[in-house]
Amino acid sequence: MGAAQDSAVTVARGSASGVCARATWKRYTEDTPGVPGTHDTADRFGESLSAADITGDGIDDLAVGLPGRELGQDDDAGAVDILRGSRAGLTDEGAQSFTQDTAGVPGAAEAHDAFGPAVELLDINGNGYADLAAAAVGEDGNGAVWELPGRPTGIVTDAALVFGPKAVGAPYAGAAFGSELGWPALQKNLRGIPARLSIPSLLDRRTGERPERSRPRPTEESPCPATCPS
Ligand SMILES: [Ca+2]
Ligand SMILES: [Ca+2]
Ligand SMILES: [Ca+2]
Repeated sequence: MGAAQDSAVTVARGSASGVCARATWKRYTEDTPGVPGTHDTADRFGESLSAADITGDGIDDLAVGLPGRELGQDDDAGAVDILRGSRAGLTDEGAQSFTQDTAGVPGAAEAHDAFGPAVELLDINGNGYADLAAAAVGEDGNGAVWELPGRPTGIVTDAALVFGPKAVGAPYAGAAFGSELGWPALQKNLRGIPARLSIPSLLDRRTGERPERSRPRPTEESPCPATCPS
C-alpha cells in the first residue's frame, strides 16, 4: 500500500489464513536501509506501485514511483525505484533507482516531468522477466511512457525506449499520456491501439486472454508462508 502524502509504502504480508496482523506489517520509506534516497514527503514515494517478478526467481519484486523527487534544482523531476522481493519479504539488497538522467534511459530529467506517477511491471516481451513501464505525465507538457526491460540482474537500460502520444497518433496537447498504465488500461483501450503498437505477448490471439506466466513459480517452497511472521 502506498501512502504518497507520507512518502511511504506499507507491506502487509499474506498467509494461508489471510492478511497478517497489523503489528507485522512493514513500512518502507526512502530512509529504510537499502532504499535509495532520503525521506522527503514531497517525493511522494509510493504514489504508484506495481509488483511482478523482474528477476525470474519466482518471487515478485516491487516498482515504486516517486513523481515528486527533486533532482538538483529540478522540482518534481521524478524517479522510479525497484525493490527486490525475497522469501522474507522486500530485501535491503539490490535496490535500483531510475530517472531520465540514469545512463541509458532516454530523455533528460527536467522540472515537472513528474516521472513515476504510474508504473507497471509486466512481461511485455514474454521472456519470463517482468519489464518496467513508467510514465512521466509532464514530459514536454504532454506526457510519455518509458519501457525498460527486466533481466535476472534486475531492470536494465539497454533496449530502453520511450514513446509519447504523437507516436501513437493520439491527441497530444496536455494529454498527460501514461497517467494510466497496465492491464486494466490495456483492456479498456485495446481497440484504440494501432496494430504496430499492440503487445502480442500480452494476449492470446485466439481468445484475447492474458496468457499464464511463462516461467513457473517455485514449487518446493511457497513464498507465501502458512503462518504470519512474528
Ligand atoms: Ca524476483
Ligand atoms: Ca524530460
Ligand atoms: Ca520481459
